[in-house]
Amino acid sequence: MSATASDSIMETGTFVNCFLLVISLVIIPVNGGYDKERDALLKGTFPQDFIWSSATAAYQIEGAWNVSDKGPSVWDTLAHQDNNRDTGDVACDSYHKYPADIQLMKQMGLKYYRFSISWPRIFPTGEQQDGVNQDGVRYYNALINELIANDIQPMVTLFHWDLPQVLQDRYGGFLNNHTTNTTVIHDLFGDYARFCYQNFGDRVKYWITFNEPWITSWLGYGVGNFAPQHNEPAEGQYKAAHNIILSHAKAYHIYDDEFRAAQNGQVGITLNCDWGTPKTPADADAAIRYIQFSMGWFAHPIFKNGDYPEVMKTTMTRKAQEEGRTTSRLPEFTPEQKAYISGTGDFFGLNHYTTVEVIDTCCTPIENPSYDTDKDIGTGHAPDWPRAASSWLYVVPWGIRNLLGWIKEEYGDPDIYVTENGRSDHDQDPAIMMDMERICYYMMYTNEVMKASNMDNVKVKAYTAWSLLDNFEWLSGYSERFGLHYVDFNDPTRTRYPKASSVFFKQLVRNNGYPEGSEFTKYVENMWYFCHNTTEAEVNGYTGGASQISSLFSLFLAIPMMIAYSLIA
Ligand code: PNW
Repeated sequence: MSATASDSIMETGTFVNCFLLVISLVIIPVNGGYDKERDALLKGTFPQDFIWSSATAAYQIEGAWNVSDKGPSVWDTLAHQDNNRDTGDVACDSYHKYPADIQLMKQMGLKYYRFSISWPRIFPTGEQQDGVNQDGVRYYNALINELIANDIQPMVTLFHWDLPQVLQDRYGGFLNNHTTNTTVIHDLFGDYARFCYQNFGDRVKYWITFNEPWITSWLGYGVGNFAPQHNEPAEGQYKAAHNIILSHAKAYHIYDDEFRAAQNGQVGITLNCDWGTPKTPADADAAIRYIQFSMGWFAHPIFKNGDYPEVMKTTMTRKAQEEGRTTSRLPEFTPEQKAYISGTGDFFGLNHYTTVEVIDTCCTPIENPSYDTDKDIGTGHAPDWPRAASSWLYVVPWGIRNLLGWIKEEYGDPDIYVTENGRSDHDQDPAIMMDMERICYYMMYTNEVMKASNMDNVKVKAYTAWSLLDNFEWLSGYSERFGLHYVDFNDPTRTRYPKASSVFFKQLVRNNGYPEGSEFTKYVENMWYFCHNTTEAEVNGYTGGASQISSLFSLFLAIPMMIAYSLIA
């Protein structure tokens, strides 16, 4: 789309938005949830070299689950358990359609792309000695080359949950011998990382070792609803996390020792965390405990001192006493391991979507202990927090600013890359193409990120939208859509269609924020009240209110959006 064309969209948008403002004032009742001062629009721009990106993950988009010699991953196994499940067998077919994906990014003006490499697509069994799938290596080379040819920098995740099934079968995956020094899984992850640095590191300058180890540990090896579905909620997650942290450190040191001098890139890890806000002042300690038990579990060793947070250690020691155990269920690192782990992050990757209210439930001894009860907290949500399609996703923009500030204070002011943030819609007919609520989400959340950057001096260097495309949303399959682009999963060609949010995001990137006086900022100003109140309206009868209001708005937005579509298509 040319500059003039999109400017004219924005002009049409401004005109249209005078109506929007008037309508929103008339129709939508003001609700106490909107805090005029806290939620005010900040005008200004991000630092000049700010990274705007969008993200995907291998199992969620690639498909081609068994082409060439690719080995099965634990997610292939889970998805094939019965015939009623959605699978990633084809997904967005990005294994074949990656040039189309790259054109979408290019049209949005994105200069970075976060994707993940599938370990079993490179090493079918997970072990290099068993053989390399050369077609897999060719695929990632082609993807990376096509990105660079389009002036887009790759940001690569090595592990986004698709563990080679053979490693789970042979070694118990991340449960492998977690307390000895001969843990095979660390070395195998190290070999895989080394192979990726060797083959792709001349062009890839940003590496993320693990995506959301909290999910792999707790959902994969604790509760066991995610792959590999190991159910051991008292200890499984602590063993898995211990191994993941050490595997991460190994991959970091391999880069440091063997590649950094020649390749000059960065290696970090991506952690997920909800902001935890105390329900009452008495719940303040519980809210800290919530964050320490989720993000701190990984961040404290890696970014602070090589060891678990103090509050985790003391809580787990007390639990051991109450349970009559001689040792804590939380494993210990040796002094050598602590030194090895500490400082192994060149940047702090953060995935953030939502906020929870935390209440203190300390300290009733429990018969069947689990990670859930170990924290001695309860979580809930304020009644005026609007919701997305995913059951866990409440829209609380100010949460991300608080969390970014907390990371700055707690971990010595690291460079922070927001590696995921976004909002889901239901898969419904007709498709939600005028995705106003996603536009509002991105508008409100990125503005809070800008407050963290420009007002609180948090060194936030990147913002990544989840996701470039609608894709396989894990246990929810194709029923929840996070994409800036719509994918028709019934269409064998998996054609991609831009949603309204992709046009909004393009303007956001082009403006690098919300500069005073720009047409874009005027549009945002007019939308601001609507966005905060749409979300308010949603609360009062979730499906009714908001969708009616947004369909009314889409009537007005339809014209500029249709112009945008015809220009993109
Ligand atoms: C992240 N939860 O996962 C992942 O990194 C993505 O692969 C995923 O598609 C995205 O967020 C949206 O869900 C999460 O249940 C999965 O709280 C589940 C939860 C949170 C994050």
